[in-house]
This record gives sequence, C-alpha cells and structure tokens, in this order.
Amino acid sequence: MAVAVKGNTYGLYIDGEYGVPRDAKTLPVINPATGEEWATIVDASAADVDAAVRAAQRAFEGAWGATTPGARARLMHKLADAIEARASELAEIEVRDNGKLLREMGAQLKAIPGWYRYFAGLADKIEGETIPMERPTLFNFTLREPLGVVGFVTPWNSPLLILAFTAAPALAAGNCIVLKPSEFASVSSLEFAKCFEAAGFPKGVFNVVTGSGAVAGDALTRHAGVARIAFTGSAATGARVAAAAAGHYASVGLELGGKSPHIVFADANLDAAIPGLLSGIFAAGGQTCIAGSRALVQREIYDEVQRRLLERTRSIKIGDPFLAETEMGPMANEPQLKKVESYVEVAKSDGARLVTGGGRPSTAALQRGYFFEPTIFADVRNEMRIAREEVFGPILSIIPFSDEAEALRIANDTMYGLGSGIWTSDIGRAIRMARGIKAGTVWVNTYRAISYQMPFGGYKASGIGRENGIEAIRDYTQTKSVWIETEPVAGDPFAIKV
Ligand code: TXE
Repeated sequence: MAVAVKGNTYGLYIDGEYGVPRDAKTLPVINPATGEEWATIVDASAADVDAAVRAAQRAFEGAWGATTPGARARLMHKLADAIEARASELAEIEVRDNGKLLREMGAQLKAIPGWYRYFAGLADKIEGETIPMERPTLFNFTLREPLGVVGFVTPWNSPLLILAFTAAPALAAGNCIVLKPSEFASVSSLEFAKCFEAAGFPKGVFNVVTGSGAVAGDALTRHAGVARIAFTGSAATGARVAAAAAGHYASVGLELGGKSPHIVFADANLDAAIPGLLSGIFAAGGQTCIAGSRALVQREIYDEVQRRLLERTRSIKIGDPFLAETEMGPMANEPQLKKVESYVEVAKSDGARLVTGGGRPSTAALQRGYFFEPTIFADVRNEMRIAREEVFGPILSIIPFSDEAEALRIANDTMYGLGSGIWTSDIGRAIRMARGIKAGTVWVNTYRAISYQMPFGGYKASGIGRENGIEAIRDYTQTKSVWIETEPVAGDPFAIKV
C-alpha cells in the first residue's frame, strides 16, 4: 500500500503515523528518466522536525529504551525480513526517484537486509569492561550506553543503502532515528518506514521528515535534542552540518565526496582492468562518492587503454533505467545534469582532450529525461579543475604516469581521500601502493565493492569517521565510567585522588 496520504502528496512519518501537516508546503518529485512529476513530498518546517525529534525522544525514554538487546536484535531481523519482502517494490521506487538502473537498485535492495542482520548480531555484544586499578579496593567498570536520538541526512544517489550504513548500528545500540532524506529522492525512505511497522518496532523509533536542506536539514542538524548527526553528501554541505552540530555539542559522522584515483600499471590484466575502470566511472552514471574519476595509466599502455576504453564506452546503452539491457540511466536531477554539462566546458578550456561523449544523447526518446553521454577526457593534467573537483557524473579523466612514485604523487595530490583502485599483477607493488595511498579504501584488482563487514569512510575532505564493520557501532554508544570504593576511607578532601 502506498503511503501518499493526500492526493499524491507523501506525508511525513512521525511517531508511527504518516501525515501532511496543516498548511504544509510541498516539493515536486520528478522522475529523471522522463522529466515528469509523479508525486509531491512535504517541505517540512522546523516545527515538523521538532515534532519528529520529540517523538524519537519519547520512544527512547519509553518503549524502545526498555527493550533488551535480544529483543532489539529480533526486531532488526524482522526488519530485514520485511525489507526482503518489499525489495523489488522499494527498488522500483528508488529508480523512479533517482533514475539509477533497476539492476543496480535491485542489487542494493537485495544486499540491504544483510546490514540489519549483521548489526542485529552485535546488539547483545555491546559490552563494557572491568578495569584493573592500581588501588585494589577499587572496583571499576564501564558501561556502553546508547546516545539517544540521532539525526541522519542522506543524499539522493543510494538513499536506502546509505541509510543502512548508519541506521543498522544505531538501532542495534538502542538509539532512535530522525531521517531527513534528499529532497530529490525521498519517497523510498517514506515507503521504507513501513518495514518498521511490519517488523513491530515501537512508534517513534524511526521517523522521516522530508524537505529542503536549508530548512528541514538545517533544523535537524541544529536541534539540541539530537546527540549525533550522520551526514552523507557534498564536502561543502558537510562542513556546514558539522558546524551546526558543534553548536549543540553533537558528534558527527561525515561521508563526503571523492576524486578517486584508479591506477593501471603496465603489468595489469587489462581484460579485468578495463571493465574495472568502466565500472568505476560509468556505473550509476558516475553518481557515486567512490567514482574512480581519475584514471592514472602507465605510459607503456596509455594508448591501448584509451583505445579499449573508447571501444567499450561507445557501446554503452543509455536509456530507460527499468530495462534489463540498459547500462546507464539519466542524471538524478536537473541541477546535477547542469553541473555535469558545465564541467565539459571547464575541461576543454583547461586544455583536456575530449575523446568521446561530452553532451546529451541525440536519441529522440531521451530528450525529456536528464541523460548525459559517457564522457572521456585524455591528456588530463592533475592541476586541471576536471581532475580536482568532484563532478559526480560520467566524466572520466585519463592521466598518464611513468612509475610508482609518480602514480602515488598524482593519486595523493587531491583534497579528497575516499576510494582508490590499483590494477597490477605484482603483489609487492600492490602492497606498496596500498600503504602509500591516502584514502579510506584501496581496491586491488577490483573496484566498487562494499560490505557491512568492511569499514568505509574518507581521509581528508572525504569525511570524518568510518561506517560499516564492527567498530561502527561504537559511534552510536557513549561510555560511562563507574568507580566503586569497596572500603571507603576518609581521605584528604583537598587533594585529587590519583
Ligand atoms: O548535495 P548536498 P546535493 C555531491 C556531488 C553532488 C553535490 C551536490 O558532488 O554533485 O554533492 O549534490 C541536505 N543542512 N554529493 O546538492 O547539498 C540535502 O537536503 C543540513 C556527494 O544533493 O550535500 C540532502 O539531504 N542538510 C554525495 C543532503 O544534505 C543539508 C552524495 C545532501 O545534499 C543542508 C550526494 C544544510 N545546510 C551529493 N544543505 C556522496 N558523498 O555520496 C543540504 N542538506
């Protein structure tokens, strides 16, 4: 059942209820493949955000706060089952929301239950420690407690997968959530809330407020009732979010952009490396934070790699993201299309050589959607803007290099540090490069692989903190130190006990 509560307007999800606030402003939801408006969402006010935070606080102080770790885990397993039951429906909504391929979103939705099951398994393993003290009469231990209400601000490119990175550990640790999804892709998050109902979560544990970043996002990140903000989006907005969180002493997790180097050495297996390079930049139309947008290619194979890339890129099928044979859908929204288009001129005027693409496809059927051709620039120098700024689209820059040292220097000459790829058949070189690269993830002879088991996050301007992996759960707990004197004595009241 759809959650549109008023005409085709999707309501906010607060305290277990969908509702459209009286006099609510709305925002259109556009299908980027057709340019058509297919729904509207509420453009929430600061008061709506406050209502959601209060609902989450009530749940935290009430039914959810009283839930045992084992019960939390069981609910999370049921949540995973509920997602599985609605996976195809949710994947289709995401495609309509952001234009990514059904084969991509289908694969993401299939994987998402794994995140909730993995962290469900940790819910009853959040342990404090007993600490051996120098004074034997002391009995000291730590408790690991949830933070309370956490606020998530998510982007449009993979809304439910990115949500899983933070929601799964947050729930396992016993927190309540207020989510502000991107105004460009909110419907899947609203529909996803139904899975919480199906699983039997208490009301208020998970809330969704839709709307703009400037109002709803800002209100959430500034709300004094929110103990932690997890944000995924652009580096510029991330810095604003961190400043807003600092105003009320909330912790932050930031997963920001990238300009990931994808390095191919002459000793690489090119039959694997070429599809690897393509997946790094043209999968999802390059609209991923881990896009391998800088291909660093060793001079001996520079011409061959260009030729083979060009051959395959020219055959990429652009079109309806719902069709199984489509390989690239549209850009997710109009501002994103305009941004990608603008970088073609930027690259040309900086002297990069356009090898293929560079514009919107001429096919009549694609004119109304936000489609853009897979584009390659060669002879790029790392100083050029096309090699320094995140485009978040299907534009690959090819940069030649001579040896390991030069590859490493170019790879690290960036403000970002999220992903990186190395293609080589020399294990020693792979290890040397993996050690030398300043990025949160290094893929060797593979690319764009992600799992709930592996920490994920950025160096430098690519973010703060790590998502996924066992340690991610620590970010959603706080430590309480308990000191117990088993043989109280009247000590010196004017000297600290050290
Ligand atoms: O991002 P924003 P946008 C990058 C990518 C893209 C660019 C712009 O380069 O071209 O960002 O995309 C909310 N307080 N990435 O404009 O602004 C906003 O409503 C609180 C990289 O979509 O970062 C949305 O929910 N929240 C990326 C979210 O922040 C605010 C994924 C992201 O929006 C806010 C997406 C504010 N002041 C874009 N302003 C990745 N790392 O994967 C905006 N928001």
